[in-house]
This record gives sequence, structure tokens and C-alpha cells, in this order.
Amino acid sequence: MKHRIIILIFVSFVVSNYLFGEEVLFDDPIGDDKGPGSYIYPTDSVYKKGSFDISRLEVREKGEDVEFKLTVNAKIEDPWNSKSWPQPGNGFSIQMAFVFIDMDHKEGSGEEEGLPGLNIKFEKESFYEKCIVLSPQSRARINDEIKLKAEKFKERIVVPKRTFVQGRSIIAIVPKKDLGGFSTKWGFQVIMQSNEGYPDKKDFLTRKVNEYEGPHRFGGGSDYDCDPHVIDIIVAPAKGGKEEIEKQYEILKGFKCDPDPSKWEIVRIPMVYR
Ligand SMILES: [Ca+2]
Ligand SMILES: [Ca+2]
Ligand SMILES: [Ca+2]
Repeated sequence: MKHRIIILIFVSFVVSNYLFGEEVLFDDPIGDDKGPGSYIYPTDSVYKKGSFDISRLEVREKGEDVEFKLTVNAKIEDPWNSKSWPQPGNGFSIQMAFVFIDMDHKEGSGEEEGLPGLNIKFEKESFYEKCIVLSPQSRARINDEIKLKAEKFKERIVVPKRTFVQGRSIIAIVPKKDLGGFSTKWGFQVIMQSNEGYPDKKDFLTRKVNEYEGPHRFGGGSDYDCDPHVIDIIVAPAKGGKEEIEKQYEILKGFKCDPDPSKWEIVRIPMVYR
């Protein structure tokens, strides 16, 4: 009898862990999809208001997988019919996001530099171990781009086994083994970008921010690659409070441009720890 109860407790523990694994949840205020406060959406009508405005990031353990659910302030559409692409995509078109994870929270441990095209670095205490790519592009296309432009980051980049859309959310499923496990103690940052099917030769499928917006270019930044090509991020305490808007602008304003690239200063972005 006693054994049976112990087994029963053990089984229900395993089952409930499977169904309701650990999770972290970060909220972000609405209306801060302006990078450092000055960025403007491209002018083409596909870039609808709120499409790059992060409202929440949820990361949860689901059996052998980890689910990343990123929600924005607009219904996610597929204006470029991604399923018809030469390498069929994931049912959305204009969004792209990166979830950077600091797994050890040890000063100087991990990768400092963001992926090519983002023009960001991470704070010393928050160098990242892994970066999940949330993209409408197929795994094959993303892997081609890694080979071409991000070879040095290839051990860091994780391409989800499945990425799909649900209303205002992009959901990506990543095998836990690709992350080496899961912990709610990890630090997270989500970088909101836009999927560029015809990226610049050094850019990892990212869309540029220029001085002036264009049909498919963000505006309000610089024509040099010294400004962060980042539309929205999360900032501590990530509860979605208004003060997080100013904090984000302050962080993303921390760059310096100059005709001489050796004088550029690239922004440093912190992670959010639960
Ligand atoms: Ca936001
Ligand atoms: Ca680290
Ligand atoms: Ca934000």
C-alpha cells in the first residue's frame, strides 16, 4: 500500500511537471516600439501599427521542449505568403526576433557581440550562451545564412524545430537538449527586428534602420551601422510599467556615430533576470 502511494505521488509529480513545467514571464509596455525613442516604421502598408511592439515574452518548459512565446500588439499576418517561398516559411512575414539567454550570469562569460546586423553588445555580466532565432524563414534558409554571415556564432545560435503563429503571438519550440536544459534563473533579452528576405551582405536577415524611413527601411536612426537595429526590447523589472519605456530609450541611446567607424560606440544591452 505504502509503495503504491509513493509511486502514485511520483507519477503525479512527473505528469504535473510535464504538463506544468517551470516558466518565466516578462511583460513589456505598449507604445515603445521606437528603439531609442526616435525610430519610425517603414512606410509600406504591410508594417501595421503595433507589429513590432513587444507586449510579453513567455518561456516555459514543456516535457522535452522549451516553448518561447512572444506576443506583440497587433495580429500577426502573412502579407508575403511565406508558405509560397522557395523554401516555405512559417506563416508570418514581417516580424523577426532574437531571444538571447545568459545561462551562467558570470562576468565576461559567453558571447559579447549581438548577431550581424543588430549593432548591439551585451553588458559584461550578461554575455550570452545561446540565441534563439524566431523567424518566418525556413530552417534551411536560416542555416544557409548562418554559414554565410554568422559562422563565428554558430555554436550560440539555436534554430527552433518548429515556429508558428497564434493570433498576436509567435511560438517557437526548442528541444531542451539544444539548450542543455532549462532554468528560470537564466537571464533573457528579446530583440525585436523585422524579417528582411533580401538582407544586406553582412546582415543576418535583419532590416536596416536609416536616417529616413522608406517603404522597407526603418527611419529615425543613422545611415551608418553604428545605431542599434532594434525596435523593442524588454527591461527590468519587465512588469510592463511606464518607467520601462524611458529606461529602454536610455539604454538604446547609448551609441555614438561618426564618419570614422573606429570612433563608433555600440550600445550595451542588459538582460532581465526573474
Ligand atoms: Ca513594447
Ligand atoms: Ca553568460
Ligand atoms: Ca520595451
